[in-house]
Amino acid sequence: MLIRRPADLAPSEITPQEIYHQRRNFIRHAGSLALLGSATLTSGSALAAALNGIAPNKIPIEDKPTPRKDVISYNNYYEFGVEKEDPAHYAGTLKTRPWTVVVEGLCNKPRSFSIEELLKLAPLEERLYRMRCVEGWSMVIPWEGFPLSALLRAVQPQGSAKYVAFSTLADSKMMPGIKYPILQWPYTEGLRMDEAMHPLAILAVGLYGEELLPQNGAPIRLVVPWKYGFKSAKSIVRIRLQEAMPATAWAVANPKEYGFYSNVNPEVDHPRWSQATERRIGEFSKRKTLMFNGYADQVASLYTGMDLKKNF
Ligand SMILES: Nc1nc2c(c(=O)[nH]1)N[C@H]1C(S)=C(S)[C@@H](COP(=O)(O)O)O[C@H]1N2
Ligand SMILES: [Mo]
Repeated sequence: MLIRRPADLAPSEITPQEIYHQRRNFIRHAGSLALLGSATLTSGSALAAALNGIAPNKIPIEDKPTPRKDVISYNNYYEFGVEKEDPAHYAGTLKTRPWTVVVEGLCNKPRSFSIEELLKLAPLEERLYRMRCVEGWSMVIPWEGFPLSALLRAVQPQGSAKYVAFSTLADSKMMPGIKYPILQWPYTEGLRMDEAMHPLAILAVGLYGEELLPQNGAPIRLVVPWKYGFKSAKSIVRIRLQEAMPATAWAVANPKEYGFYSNVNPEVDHPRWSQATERRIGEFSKRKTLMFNGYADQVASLYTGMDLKKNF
């Protein structure tokens, strides 16, 4: 494995800053080794093209990272229960090896990828991203991952592919929560093609320099930092390129409250509460929620001319 396995970790482990930096280097090193070790890689220039001139790590984030212990113990993962502490308690049953992700639909080279192949697709990078939940709390998380665009390019999307649909694991043996019909299982999410190709949209495989723990969506999950947290589907098993806008789990459950776009927008209230402020986990006073979660400079142009109150 490229990154340290969760089995090596005590759940209570708190990462001191120095070790954290060492681990980051380790991960970077692992990423470049992966790059050297495979013949089916995105070349340097293809990656530069995927990043579209933006270097995501250069986007200054002054915010302090949320302590690791909170990131791994305060979670939403309804397949393991609806309380914040349920995923950390019950997701240990998730078997994350072997793992394959099928990529299919409107593309020239549909195929399945093992998790090992996915790790070799592009160098792993660390991205410090804000994450805001629709419920009004937020975190700042140092993710390890690679651009979703690197995977999509590998299967060669066809011109008719307008959307990307994501489905996640639904296994009643491993996931006690799916006996409750709170959401339609498997959990599904979706992005418009241009959103999916945006360099800020990543597939994350680790956080704080460690391989993802099950509660955070091991072994591979989406992270779309300008959208509410529920867009970031965990434990992905299927990705489909399609012409129609995909049905998404929360919009199916409650179309009046959850739309397809789900951009973080302080001006569009949830029908039952305001979205103007948020509580950063670990802080006492609330802070103002920023348009597109603070990534407006990078993503606002994706929505030029769209009514974001209608397309919420
Ligand atoms: N499969 C799946 N993915 C999911 C969820 C879920 O219940 N099931 N919850 C979402 C929600 S509402 C949020 S806020 C984020 C939380 O991610 P985190 O627990 O890693 O912070 O995961 C998202 N991805
Ligand atoms: Mo959420």
